[in-house]
Amino acid sequence: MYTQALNQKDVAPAAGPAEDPERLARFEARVAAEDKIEPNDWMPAAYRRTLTRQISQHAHSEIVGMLPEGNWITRAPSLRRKAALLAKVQDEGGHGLYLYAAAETLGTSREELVDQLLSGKAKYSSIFNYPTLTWADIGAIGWLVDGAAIMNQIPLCRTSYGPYARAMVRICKEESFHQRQGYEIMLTLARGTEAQKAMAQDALDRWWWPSLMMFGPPDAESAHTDQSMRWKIKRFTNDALRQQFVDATVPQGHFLQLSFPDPELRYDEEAGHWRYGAIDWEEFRQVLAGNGPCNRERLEARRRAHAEGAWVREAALAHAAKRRARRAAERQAAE
Ligand code: FAQ
Repeated sequence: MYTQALNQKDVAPAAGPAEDPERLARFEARVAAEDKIEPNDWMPAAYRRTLTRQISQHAHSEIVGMLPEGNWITRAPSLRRKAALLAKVQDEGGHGLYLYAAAETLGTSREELVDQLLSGKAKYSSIFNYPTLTWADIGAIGWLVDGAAIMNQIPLCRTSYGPYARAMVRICKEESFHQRQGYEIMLTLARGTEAQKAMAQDALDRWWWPSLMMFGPPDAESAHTDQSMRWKIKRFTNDALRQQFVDATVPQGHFLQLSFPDPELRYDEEAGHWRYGAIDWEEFRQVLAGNGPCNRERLEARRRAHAEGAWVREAALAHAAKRRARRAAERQAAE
């Protein structure tokens, strides 16, 4: 059902001619042996394509992901909270840049990747199309959204493409700080006044289901999982990571004495897992189709920022050109 709606073939061009079977076999043997594939190594076109797609969508998610929290930097309730939030949002900008750099090693320029985002062709994580209505949303984003991001990204430190795997190591360290600052906000609110507790509960109610959707469609409907698992781009399936996240997060929510907005949530003693109710995949599909609560606002904000930042890019390029010319002149004078 979704595969049709979710696949963007205009971002991922159609498969080219069949690969040379010997090269393909050598490549697959290297992947099976847990060798890292590096930018200058031979790789199948489809491997390059799916990595460019995944890494660039990940980069776009970090950059668009700065917007919902950026909304609260001026309204954080104390200097300490403001400093931590500012640092977190800056980290996200940094993650976007490492990821664009990793994607560029696959041969697509950053300009093209950014164009794909701004033209609405490329996806970014569904979660960033929801609004941040109260301060507790900043706690919920750190706890749940960064918590989900870590669950998905720790295995990516072992992904088969070297530049992506290396970028993920540092990103995951920073995400871990992000998750803790979010949980600490939730803990403070949950132990606060009745109004603060209610604010924390309301944030959990609104962010819980969208956080589960971050892991992507169910395995049976995931277009890329099988191939990405074979190439060790993904190390776990969407459903497996979703379950790990639920198992880790439900006890944390109970410690906060908050309740989850899922009447079917129950512990399955035999399996050792928290079982959850049905996810509203129609909502997910709508968000991916551009009809989430904030899709238009997010893209408009990115387009505006890109246009308003044009002079910075031009100035940086002019400065780099001047430095290059000066160095060349100095080298010539020294010869
Ligand atoms: N939202 O076949 P699959 C963060 C698309 S970073 C939107 O299962 P795949 C940090 C998918 O792209 C969050 N689209 O795809 C932070 C594909 O479409 P396509 C981002 C989604 O790639 C925290 C189609 O559906 N993290 O949060 C979503 O094998 C706080 C079919 O799906 C990453 O990007 C979705 N949720 O698995 C920042 C991690 N799910 O391309 C600020 C790296 C699926 O065919 C504040 N990415 N789609 O048109 C991945 O691990 C994978 O790409 C998945 C999807 C798991 C996201």
